Amino acid sequence: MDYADQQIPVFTALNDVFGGLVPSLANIERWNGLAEEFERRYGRKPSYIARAPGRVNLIGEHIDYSLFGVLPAAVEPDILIACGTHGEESCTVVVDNLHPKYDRKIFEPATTSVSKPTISGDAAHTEEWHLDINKKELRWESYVKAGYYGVLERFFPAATTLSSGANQGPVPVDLLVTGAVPAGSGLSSSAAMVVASTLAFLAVNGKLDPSNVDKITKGELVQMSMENEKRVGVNSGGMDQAASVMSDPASALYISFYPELKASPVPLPHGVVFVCANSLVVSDKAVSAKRCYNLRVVETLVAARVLARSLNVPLGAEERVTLREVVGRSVGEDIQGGKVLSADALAEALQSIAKKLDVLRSRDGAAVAAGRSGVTLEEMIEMSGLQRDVFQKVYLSWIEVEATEFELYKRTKHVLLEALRVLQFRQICLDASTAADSAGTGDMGVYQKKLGKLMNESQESCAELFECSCPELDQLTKLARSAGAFGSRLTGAGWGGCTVSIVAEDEVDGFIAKIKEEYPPYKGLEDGALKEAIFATRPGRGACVLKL
Ligand code: NG1
Repeated sequence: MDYADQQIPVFTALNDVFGGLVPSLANIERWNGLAEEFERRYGRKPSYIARAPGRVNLIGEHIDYSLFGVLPAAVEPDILIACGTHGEESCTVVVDNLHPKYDRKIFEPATTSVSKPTISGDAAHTEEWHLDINKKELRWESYVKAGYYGVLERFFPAATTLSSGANQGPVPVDLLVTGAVPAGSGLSSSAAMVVASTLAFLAVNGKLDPSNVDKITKGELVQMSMENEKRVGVNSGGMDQAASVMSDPASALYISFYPELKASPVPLPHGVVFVCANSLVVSDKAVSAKRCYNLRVVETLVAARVLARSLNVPLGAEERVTLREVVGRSVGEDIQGGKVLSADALAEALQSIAKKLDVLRSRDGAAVAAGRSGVTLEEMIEMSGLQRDVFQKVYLSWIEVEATEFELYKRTKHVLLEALRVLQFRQICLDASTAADSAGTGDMGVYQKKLGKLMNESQESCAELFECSCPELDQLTKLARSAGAFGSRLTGAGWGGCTVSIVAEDEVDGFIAKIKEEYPPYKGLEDGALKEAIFATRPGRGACVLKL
């Protein structure tokens, strides 16, 4: 069974959360401490604790929203949310955080009447849930509200809930959050928050009970969390939510999004460890979205249309096609007819199309002479072959971006070659596993080096073509290589946050010590902060709920 079809695990004992093993003292204290603090603050024991881990992306950056496969793994740091209901009639949510910098928030979902045009031209009025999410500022409770939205919409459609009376509606909820995934670090604290919050609202409303027939699968939870996270203002691709929900210990995950969400384990070669190191530059993705993340989303989507036209790929008039679809269709992939490209065929197509990207460069003489490849909005509209109003509707009406030039060529070159690197990375891991089965784990060096090389190429491409690195990330990855890593790259959205390095298991302590000494922002950090900033990690397990 694919991970996407599995049920969300609901455990009744803490040992089961840790795979049947006795958890460490620190973990026991953390989980029990959260439940006790909940009782102290709310005067009642919590009914559930929802857990969702952060993730590290080993390779495949900024390609999930073009629907190419990626290769992340869950990390041990996670978000825990204790939750319970209280006796009030209204469906108020009270949310507290163990961290004193986040203050208590209280909110209540409201319904609003929305009018939408129908085919006949008349307006139809529907009731929709409304939870005031502020997209302009990064507010911690926005992620909690975002998690609630999907649960409300899926299980309590506003119109039916209102007409069926309060006892059919969502219950009032108290929540207490504690997070160990550093915010803005590229380890996806935001997805962990949204997944944990979605799970908490599902659990407390009885939607994960064994008796509930309409239980959601891991795949559905991923889809729901993706939609939820978009409400905070970032048009995320799905990798983080999938890794947080579907990871299994001991292996990384190959997540493909096309033609549907699927995840399968990828064994990692013996003798290596991945080390996450935080650059300590906070990347405030929601706030910078219009110049960074969301702009990349638009650039890659428009590039897909321009490329499709040059490759004579048939397109719907207002279709917002992705690069993955264009690559497939250009070599006769037919999803409806059940003809999906194999990994080898996809790799071949990627290699061939990566040589045909000149159509995405600016044709403006002055820009070319100045060595610029970016295009203006006017040029981009012309290249798309769409009327201005249609272009606006398809590419700009649903997302906010700010740019004078759009780098269609550079972004696409990154995406196609990064997608190829993911396929190669996966194949090397599978080859290493086959070799280990037949000849033992004695000589894994050649595989480890090959993986490191791909990670270094990925970093270079992120820095030069996708322009999502920053000086500190460049410095940290360089230091990592000279401290003995086989390879090192930024992980996650970039523009700050963490790096991930592949390091020989027996050299990991020396490696970490060297980076601690040599990366200037680490000087003067206290032990606790340093341990949070740089740590070795192995793939961990995905999200779950503990019923108390
Ligand atoms: P992080 O680093 O968690 O912000 C973001 C997106 C991913 C993916 C990566 C880049 C969200 C929640 N996540 O990750 O989907 O596109 O950037 O590979 O927006």
